[in-house]
Amino acid sequence: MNRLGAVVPCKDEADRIGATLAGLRQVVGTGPIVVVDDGSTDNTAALAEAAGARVVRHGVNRGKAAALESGVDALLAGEGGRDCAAILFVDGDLEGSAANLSVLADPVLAGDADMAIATLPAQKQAGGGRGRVVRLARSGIRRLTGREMLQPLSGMRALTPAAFEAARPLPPRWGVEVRLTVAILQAGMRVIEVPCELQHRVSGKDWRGVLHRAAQFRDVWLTLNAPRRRPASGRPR
Ligand SMILES: Nc1nc2c(ncn2[C@@H]2O[C@H](COP(=O)(O)OP(=O)(O)OP(=O)(O)O)[C@@H](O)[C@H]2O)c(=O)[nH]1
Ligand SMILES: [Mg+2]
Repeated sequence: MNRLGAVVPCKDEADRIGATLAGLRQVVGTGPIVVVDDGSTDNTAALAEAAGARVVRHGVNRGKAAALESGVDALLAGEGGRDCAAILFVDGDLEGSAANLSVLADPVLAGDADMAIATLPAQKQAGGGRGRVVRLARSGIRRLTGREMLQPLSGMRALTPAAFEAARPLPPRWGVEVRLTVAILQAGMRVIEVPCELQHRVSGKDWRGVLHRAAQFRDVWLTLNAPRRRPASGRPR
């Protein structure tokens, strides 16, 4: 039985997705891997398929949160999905370091945590930001839950399907990591941080990096400050 599955949200990761999936396969074994290609303009989808992943495509870019929702829905509905006790969320840009993700999945598979979040070592590549989004996320999570997170925006997480359900509906785009942490803690579930030997592409000082951090700041702020959308029944889904 495959108790572990993975969802990899991607936008234009053709240069890295092959290496990321090769590393991830060592962790997931024969379990399902779903790559969500979120409106890429390169051949990310074809490369992911060639590497043996199941691929879900968004025709237009809908953002990371929507990609994770599509990915989890496809994973759980597809072959082997019902056996998954834990789902790994893996950014597409980790390359070979994705092979080091087992330490993240293990505590969730063992039933010791409902969500495990990877903390990353110093990155080989220097980042362009000054940590403003990280500080915003950290202080907001502290205010809403009392928890102090070391790396509140880390995208690499292992969680149970029930924990993911507790965080739905997700806020748009880059608010997803903060929502997962806050909602899962508020549901009384167990969240831990686990050091993991991962390296990713870090946004730099160029205009792309500046725009990325501005969008992250906006989405994290809105997630922390906008009232949570509730379904018609009045209960958070
Ligand atoms: N679904 C989706 N994924 C995206 C989008 N933009 C980036 N990603 C993916 O999200 C993951 C993280 O994106 P990055 O651009 O590396 O951002 P980051 O690592 O969180 O940010 P920094 O630490 O500031 O560099 C990667 O797998 C990207 O391919 C998007 O618009 N939609
Ligand atoms: Mg990155």
